[in-house]
Amino acid sequence: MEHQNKKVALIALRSDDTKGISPLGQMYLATALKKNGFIPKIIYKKESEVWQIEAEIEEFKPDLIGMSVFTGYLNKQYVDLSRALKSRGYLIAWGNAHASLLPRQVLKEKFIDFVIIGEGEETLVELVKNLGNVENYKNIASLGYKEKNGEIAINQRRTFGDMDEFLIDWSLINVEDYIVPYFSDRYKRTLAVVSSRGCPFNCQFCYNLVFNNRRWRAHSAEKLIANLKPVIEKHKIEAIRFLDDNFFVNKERAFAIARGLDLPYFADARVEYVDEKFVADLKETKCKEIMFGFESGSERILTEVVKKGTTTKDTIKAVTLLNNSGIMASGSIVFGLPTETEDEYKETMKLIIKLLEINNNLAFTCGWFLPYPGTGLYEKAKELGFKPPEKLEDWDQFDRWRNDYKMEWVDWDYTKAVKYSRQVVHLLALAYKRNIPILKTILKKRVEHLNYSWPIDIYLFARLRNIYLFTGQKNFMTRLIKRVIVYIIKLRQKA
Ligand code: B12
Ligand code: SF4
Repeated sequence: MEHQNKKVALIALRSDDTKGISPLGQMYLATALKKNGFIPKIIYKKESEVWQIEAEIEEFKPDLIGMSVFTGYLNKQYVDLSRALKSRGYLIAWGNAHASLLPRQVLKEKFIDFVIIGEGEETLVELVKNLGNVENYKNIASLGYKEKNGEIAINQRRTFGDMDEFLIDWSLINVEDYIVPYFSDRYKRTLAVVSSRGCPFNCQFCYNLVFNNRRWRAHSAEKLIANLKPVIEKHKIEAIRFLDDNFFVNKERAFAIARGLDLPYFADARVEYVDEKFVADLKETKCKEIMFGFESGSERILTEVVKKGTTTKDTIKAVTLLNNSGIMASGSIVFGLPTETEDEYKETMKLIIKLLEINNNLAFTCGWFLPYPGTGLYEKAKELGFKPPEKLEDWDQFDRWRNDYKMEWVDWDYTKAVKYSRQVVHLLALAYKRNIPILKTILKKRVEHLNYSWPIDIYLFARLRNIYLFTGQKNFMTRLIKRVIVYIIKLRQKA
């Protein structure tokens, strides 16, 4: 085959503080490329290692470089890297959620040649086969490119492929690099996988609305189990983390996979899925943690704004049923949704306390609303004064965890709430888990009166919590303080 030696570098970046979860997108793409006779190389780097990439690329000399870009944090690094590699004469393609949601803005940049919209296996293979034959690009569904005269062209989307045709070839990568600890490091050898893509629901902030057109597709249980079993055995995997958007759309299939793999596992679910039978099935299949989208404590926000299709009653029921089940529940909270009022923010904080009172083994991921292009709430945010960045690198500011995050779509003074909410929620969870009454009382008062002034308690406890959690700390004093805290907690538990 004429195209056989073409080489493709697949680059993905992550922040320094995230564990090296498998770069699954790159692994699926590399598998498709290899099956078609091409030579893929995955380059997966931490933010602080980006400087190493140019040398690796110069050594590999790919015919095409693919970048995998999400909305927000790290966008500037991708822009700088693409610019630098383009100046060395390489062809650059952007894929993944952000590129798919904003293909025109991406292609306006001189240093980006192609955008691949949505799932990438088939499009990338067709592109590599046709590299350089500009007249053929118009026939490649889901491709964005520049015509000979420089005009931007975006082709129609393709229909979704059969996921079983895409199964990962694990021999392609050094699996050991992607085995990470999870669940408070209890499972040291955890492997992340996806069993399905997309989600049929209609949450108005979710990238799925555009990226997957609300279409859910999945690996069959038998094929996925057969694909993973040898990897699990060879690498002595202790637990599995499912990164599916919605693992339990077909519960029978999901539990068949969990049963077949027969390992402790972690997955996402919607709160209304939880009933007695669901909890019993989770237990029977060794589920250790289930992650939900709680989103908000306001019924108006859930129903009218997000169109989540769940209520706070469903959330409370799910958390209640999971209490004492041995399965940890965690939930994502989105503050600052367009039109959210101060009272609705407070309702969310109060729901968090209520949930902790029911089940003290809960964890929360809290962040402020991030307007993903193309979603319903992106349009709503624009109506309310949000001006989307015109330049690609300016999306970088959209980091929903920044302490100085700005939101034109919210009409109350949220400055202190942005600064302290995450810490307060983390501390509340700690106060309930470890039963620290004084911390509970102070924080509850703060939440009730929405008072974040003089945050000395928040500051102090947050420092202590960080020290307590910082297991890899080498410093003697820090280790000592950590030991003292653990000792006090143990004494309290004995008492
Ligand atoms: C694991 C994960 C992470 C991991 C890293 C993942 C990695 N290395 O790829 C960590 C924890 C580091 C992470 C961080 C963040 N994440 Co994240 N993450 C996920 C998660 C749960 C799974 C990703 C995955 O493996 N999917 C499975 C694979 C097979 O699909 P895929 O990655 O989409 O890849 C396919 C296509 O996108 C496409 N493709 C992807 N890359 C490329 C590149 C080229 C060249 C081509 C041709 C095609 C292509 O082809 C692939 C195969 O079909 C997704 C949700 C989800 N279920 O997808 C969120 C998700 C991707 N993350 C998201 C976000 C926003 C972030 C953060 C920005 C969080 C934040 N601060 O707000 C950070 C930013 C990190 C960064 N690198 O920029 C959003 C993206 C939405 C958006 N509009 O961009 C998602 C969709 C979550 C959500 N529901 O909102 N994340
Ligand atoms: S249920 Fe989750 S994955 Fe599905 S649309 Fe809603 S937020 Fe997105």
